[in-house]
Amino acid sequence: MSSPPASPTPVRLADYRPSPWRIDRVALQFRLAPRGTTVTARLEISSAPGGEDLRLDGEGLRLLSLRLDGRALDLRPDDRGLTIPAADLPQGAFTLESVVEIDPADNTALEGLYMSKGMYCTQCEAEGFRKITFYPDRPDVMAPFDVTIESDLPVLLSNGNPAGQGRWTDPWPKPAYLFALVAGDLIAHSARFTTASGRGVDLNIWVRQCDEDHCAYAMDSLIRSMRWDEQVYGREYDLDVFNIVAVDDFNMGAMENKGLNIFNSRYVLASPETATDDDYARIEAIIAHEYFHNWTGNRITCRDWFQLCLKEGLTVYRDQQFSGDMRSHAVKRIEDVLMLRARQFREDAGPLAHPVRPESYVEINNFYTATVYEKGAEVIGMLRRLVGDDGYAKALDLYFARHDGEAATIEDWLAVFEEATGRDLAQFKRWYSEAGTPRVRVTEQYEAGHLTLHLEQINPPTPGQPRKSPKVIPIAVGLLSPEGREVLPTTVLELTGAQQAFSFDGLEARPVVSILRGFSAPVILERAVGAAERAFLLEHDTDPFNRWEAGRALAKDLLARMVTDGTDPGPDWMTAMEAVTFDDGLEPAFRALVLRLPSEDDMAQTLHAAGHVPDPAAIHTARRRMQAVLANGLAARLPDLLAALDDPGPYTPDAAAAGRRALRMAALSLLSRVDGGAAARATFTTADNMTVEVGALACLLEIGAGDEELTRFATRWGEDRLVMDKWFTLQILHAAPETVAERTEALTGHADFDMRNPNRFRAIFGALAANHAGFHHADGASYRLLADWLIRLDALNPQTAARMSTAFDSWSRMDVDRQDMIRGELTRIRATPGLSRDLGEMTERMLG
Ligand code: 0A1
Ligand code: ZN
Repeated sequence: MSSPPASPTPVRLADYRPSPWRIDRVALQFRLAPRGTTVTARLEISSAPGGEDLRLDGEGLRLLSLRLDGRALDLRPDDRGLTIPAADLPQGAFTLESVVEIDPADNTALEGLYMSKGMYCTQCEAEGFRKITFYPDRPDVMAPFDVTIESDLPVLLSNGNPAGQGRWTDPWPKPAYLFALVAGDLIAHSARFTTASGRGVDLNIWVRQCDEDHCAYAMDSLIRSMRWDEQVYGREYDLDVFNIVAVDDFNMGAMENKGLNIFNSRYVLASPETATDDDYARIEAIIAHEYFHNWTGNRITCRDWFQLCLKEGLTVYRDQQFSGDMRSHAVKRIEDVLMLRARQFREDAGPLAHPVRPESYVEINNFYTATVYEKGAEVIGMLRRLVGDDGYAKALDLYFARHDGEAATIEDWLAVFEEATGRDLAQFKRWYSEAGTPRVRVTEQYEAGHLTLHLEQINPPTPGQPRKSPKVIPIAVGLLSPEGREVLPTTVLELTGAQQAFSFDGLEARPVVSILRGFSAPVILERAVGAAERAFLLEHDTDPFNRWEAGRALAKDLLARMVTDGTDPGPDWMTAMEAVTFDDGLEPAFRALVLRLPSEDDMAQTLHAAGHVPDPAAIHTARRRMQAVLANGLAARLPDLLAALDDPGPYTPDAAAAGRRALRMAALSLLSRVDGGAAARATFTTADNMTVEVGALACLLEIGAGDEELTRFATRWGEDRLVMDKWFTLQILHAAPETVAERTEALTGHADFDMRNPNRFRAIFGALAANHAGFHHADGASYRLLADWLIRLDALNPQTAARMSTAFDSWSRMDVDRQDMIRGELTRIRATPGLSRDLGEMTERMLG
């Protein structure tokens, strides 16, 4: 019997050593061909005095020649790179020239140089550059690059400024992960931007001919992002051109390569007919995110991959701020918290929990996670709450001034805050090193005008971290009088001990406490609050986030009771929901969010945290029942609301119009449960934009109807791959639990299913995992199906296979039978011969 392959050795933060080599300049020449692209790399290298071997990373490269200062070297690479013995190296500076051959057409992993619909493109973060040429592929080695591209294709792009057809020069030293190249038959949607200091910049969004008229919103978002970064952070753009390219086959959302951002086309292309309001909002956010990386990521990069949150947490924080400024801060905060809880809290509660700054990895691509990104952003939000807006602004100015052109660390980042504000952040730093979501238990005492809040923090164990120490937790509180008047405006309490009490004096009556306003820290609040108090806060809280949160918590309490003892929600909840739904003084987007009931996955997470073993089928039934109760309660007034929200004018993607559509779709969904889908069918037929078209279709699918509309949709949109992704997703996401596996399997046989396209794979299998009751159906069919396809995909695209495997990370909260089934599937995946390092690490971690 053959033994399984040995697990690859992890890379550890503790082992970091600066590079002994400096690269002073890089000249790359590409001769493009689908099979047999040659890459000539001339590296000007300064040696370290230590007399060490020179190690270059390189994977899957055919080495054609290697010359050192013109002299041929006869060396054989191993499967991870090339070592040039110290004895072969001269003292001081030298030039190393390598010529390698690669096959972009065979690159299905979409890392390094690959092809997508006849176009060449690259993805180098985190370690893709080593699939292009031999190089010290680590972020702390930074160099200016000159690039020459030879190809018959008309558009040849790389980083930096143009220097003639197919020639580019990037004056800003950069790590290899920011390198990019694109060649294709593309067309530009162009504009011109003048920076605050008066420099002109050419902006281009490069797409295939057929997509030319779908770029306007992305361009508008880019221009607003550039202006915003000047106005809010004082950051100007620093090249003569800024290029964006849309590509159909892409593992992630987008990539911030210097001066040449490469985007998954779904985050660039939009028209009212093809993109929903959510698509528009995501395009705006991701365009901003990648642009903001120019300063937070590119000008200041990461010393090593353990510091990933240095660029990602900060850049997410910045894009969230931007979206809040462009839209509604309250709505944006609620959406961000919904996402944080759905993805990051879930990650933190399971076998994949890891600190915002991890300490070891096998495959770094597995650490582009909600924890690094979203919790990384929350940590910055807390820091800002603790040091105040002025402190934050000063610290950032210092950060940019001090570290421009460097590869920095979390220590550097915290040091600028300490220096700019005089605050000691030693305890705060635990947020970066300890995984897990803290719980904050709150009890209160009131006596004769005097209120005491007792706060206790509990930091649960996570894999590899059995014991934790108390963190600094900013808890924003406000107090309301029994009439709903604010008697204490928002005040930030700093919880630093395991237990601490905070007192408030001079109160006229027992106040209602509004705690964790604006979700001031990424924690789980544990506090016994009655339904009446929650309803009061839903009606009166002056903090919009907590107002929503009160409604949410109330719905969760009620839903939990429906699941556990079958009690229907009482009339108080209906009264409160009715009041919010029809309150024209409230933003429609906010009302839509209140109407959105907690998801099944959220309920499973919540029930598990409260000590129950969640039953997916029971949660599904209870949630549907709750929707029915709500629909019946509001039914009489829904047609008027719908009529009032019916926008006759042409579609505009702004937040106000999108909010009205969100409320309209929420109302339509409820009405569908009482009118058999009549209104949704009519809405679908007359829809003139994708938000309403897809929204109405979802309403029908939710009530088990919509087959005919699905066919009409496919006939109409069959040629549009981004819209067809929605078609695949919708019918799986909204299918009845017992039909999901079968339906998903049938769709994998559809002529338009192409597993090589990550968007299409995600459209299908992401939807399967997101249909909670269907994915966790007791027959285990969905588990088997997903495992089968992950094994298949892993052979082609390990990175996407590994990411999608996280669908299994909630196994430990399930009942014993489901746990056995999921562990069985994970064990089967792990035993697959030739399994990738990516999926291997994920299954290993999930199995524990
Ligand atoms: N840095 C990009 C995300 C990204 C990360 C890895 C990739 O390939 C492994 C691709 C993109 C961002 O934050 O937008
Ligand atoms: Zn990013």
